[in-house]
Amino acid sequence: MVNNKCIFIAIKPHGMQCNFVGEIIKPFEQKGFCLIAMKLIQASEDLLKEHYIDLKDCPFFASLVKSMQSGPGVSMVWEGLKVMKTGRVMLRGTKPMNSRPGTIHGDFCIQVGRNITHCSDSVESAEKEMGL
Ligand code: DAT
Ligand code: MG
Repeated sequence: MVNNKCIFIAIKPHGMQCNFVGEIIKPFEQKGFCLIAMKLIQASEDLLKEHYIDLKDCPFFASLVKSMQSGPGVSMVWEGLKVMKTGRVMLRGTKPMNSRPGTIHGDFCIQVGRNITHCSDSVESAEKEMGL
């Protein structure tokens, strides 16, 4: 299943709390990508520390792990031609204050600590994140 036609996307707890699940999924369906897996999860501290292990030395690591435990999130795998590249463009960026209007982060959030989605940034990270 894991190849460059699949991407892992998560709707973060904050995105769920703001009732943006439908808004986030809709453009991916509209575009023609295929939702091949979806799960509501309340992530544990251990799972989040593993998910974000590359950021463990960042000053915001503890607050990131804590905010990701503030409620359930939605984990998804989407499939389709160039979904890795196009999916990231559609969500658009770590820092929502710089994201273009028309993208998910451009339209639905402002602060980096309260962005509403995560997506894998490489085939390797997609493989790891789908496993987690
Ligand atoms: P992305 O989520 O776009 O892959 P990342 O992997 O660099 O970005 O960072 C993961 C998350 O960490 C990001 O969604 C929000 C948080 N984060 C990143 N940079 C931050 C910063 N400068 N201050 C606070 N939180 C930050
Ligand atoms: Mg990342």
